[in-house]
Amino acid sequence: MSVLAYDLGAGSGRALLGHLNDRGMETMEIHRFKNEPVKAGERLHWDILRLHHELLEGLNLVKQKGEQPESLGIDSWAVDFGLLGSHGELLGNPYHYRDAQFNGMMDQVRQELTSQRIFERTGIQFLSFNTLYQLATLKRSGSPLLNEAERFLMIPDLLRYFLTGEAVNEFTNATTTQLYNPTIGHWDGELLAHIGISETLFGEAVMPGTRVGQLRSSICNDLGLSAIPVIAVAEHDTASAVVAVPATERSFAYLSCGTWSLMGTEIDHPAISSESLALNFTNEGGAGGTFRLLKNIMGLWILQECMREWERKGQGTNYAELLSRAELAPPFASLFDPDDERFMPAGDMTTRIQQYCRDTGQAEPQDQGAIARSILESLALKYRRVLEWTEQLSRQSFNGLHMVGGGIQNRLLCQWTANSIGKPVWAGPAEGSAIGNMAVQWMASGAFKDIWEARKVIRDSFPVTDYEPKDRTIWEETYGRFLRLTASSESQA
Ligand code: LFR
Repeated sequence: MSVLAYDLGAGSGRALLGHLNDRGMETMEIHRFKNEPVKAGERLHWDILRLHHELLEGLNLVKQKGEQPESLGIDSWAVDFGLLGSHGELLGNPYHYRDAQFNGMMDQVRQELTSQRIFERTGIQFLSFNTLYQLATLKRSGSPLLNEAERFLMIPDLLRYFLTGEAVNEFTNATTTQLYNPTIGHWDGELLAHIGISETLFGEAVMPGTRVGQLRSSICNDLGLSAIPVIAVAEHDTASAVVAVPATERSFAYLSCGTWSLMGTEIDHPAISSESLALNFTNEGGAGGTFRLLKNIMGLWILQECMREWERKGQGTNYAELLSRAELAPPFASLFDPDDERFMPAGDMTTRIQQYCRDTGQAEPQDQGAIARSILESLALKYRRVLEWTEQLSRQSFNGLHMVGGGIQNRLLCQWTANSIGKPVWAGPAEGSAIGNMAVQWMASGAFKDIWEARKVIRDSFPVTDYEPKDRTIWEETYGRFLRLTASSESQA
């Protein structure tokens, strides 16, 4: 019997079938599609109906393969949402978290409430696009959507609602809003009251592994499938990715590497302290009663944006070619803090990197290889910084770093990360989120007794590539330079 996992990233989505048998776990990709945001007027939206359409197409392909999955689950990026009106219809198109309308609201709300108060109640890092600030923006700009809204659903909740008709909020994603209080296990009434949003929009958040309805009969009839139970998995993609980390020990560090880089460790209770606030770490809800003490790092977004820019200018290049040019470019010529706010919006990324280098008295990278090299080296150096903070906060010392997600296909990044942190990197699996999504479905059916049994099977089923640290002296010296360079722009709370 198989399970079906939909994993939606900020750039693409996929549907994978998973099989579990005596030999372990196997995955088969059955559908891959683009997820392209749409700018309409000045607003940036997700193309939510297209995504729904692609989920249906995935089901169609499942049917054509003669499969009848025992369950399905959806995970996606966090913080974004849709609002339902009184007839259960979607009001407007969900906004993209990089939409410029949300700029500035985080600073306002922090001033009004203080960072301490918001952090004590949620344990969530300050990111300008958190749902808290998105909703405050809509409220304060008098958005008519809020007058009509009866229900708040996050992206996977919404897509699951389209498939089942059941409107249910899921826990891991709920925590990322910065409106959920993990201490009381409920949406935070005080924060909602402050921004003038009614608590009645929010339902009790169900835990990962909860069965939340089944595929609508109209869809089953159209596709000729029997009813499929739908599971609320760890619906935040990062939560799913962490389930799939093939760790052998309770104490481990991970880096989930996609558009974003998410680095941290798994803990049993939120670490809400002045120290985690000062370092701007987050405590996002995980599967199996865990929390993710982690920090967002801007990640491969910067490289992806450069590639899109070159494409637009007719200078497009493929990934493998770009990486070999990066490898040949001069080392450590131009370094920058990937988490500088200027790299957040889409657009002219190469100019912004060059401007940063100019501002800091460094050589400006000119050609594509030099630009790619400066991005990957800067990321590897930032990973060391954040790994040290993770060790400091969790009072642990890690003997290596697990890397999961599509970003591990970039071998240069994996090797440079090992060089930078001075510890081995264990890279795999690449489809971390989809595999974690499946694992939670099998935890729900009882095929896995818990997250640790799932991790053992994942470890035995998928290849992991080891990268040993090299060139330590030069990386160590450069880290000192990186710290001096980034001291002023460093993203702390
Ligand atoms: C990764 C991710 C991050 C979240 C960002 C925005 O895909 O889910 O965890 O901070 O996207 O939602």
